[in-house]
Amino acid sequence: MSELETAMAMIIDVFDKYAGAEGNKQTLTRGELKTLLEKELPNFLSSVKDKEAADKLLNNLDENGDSEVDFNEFVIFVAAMTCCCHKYFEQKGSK
Ligand SMILES: [Ca+2]
Ligand SMILES: [Ca+2]
Repeated sequence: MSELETAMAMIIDVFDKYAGAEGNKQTLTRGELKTLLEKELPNFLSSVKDKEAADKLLNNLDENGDSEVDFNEFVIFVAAMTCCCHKYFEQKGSK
C-alpha cells in the first residue's frame, strides 16, 4: 500500500478500535471519544484541558445530533485537525 493508503487504513483502524469498546460498534460514545483523544491525541487534549471544551467539541462533531460520533463525523474532525497541523507547520516553516 502507498503511504496515503496506509494513513487512511490507519484512521479506519483507530476508529474501529475505539468505537467497538461499548454499545454501537459503528459509533463513538462520549466515553469512547474521550479515550480515543487521550490515547491518540494527548497533545491536543492537553490544550483543551477543561471538560467544557471537550463537551463542546463533541457537540460540534455530532452533526446529526444523536449524541454519538459516527465515522463520517470522525473523519471531518480528523481532516479539520490535519488542516490545523498543516497551517501550523506552514507558519513554522516560513519563519
Ligand atoms: Ca461504540
Ligand atoms: Ca452523530
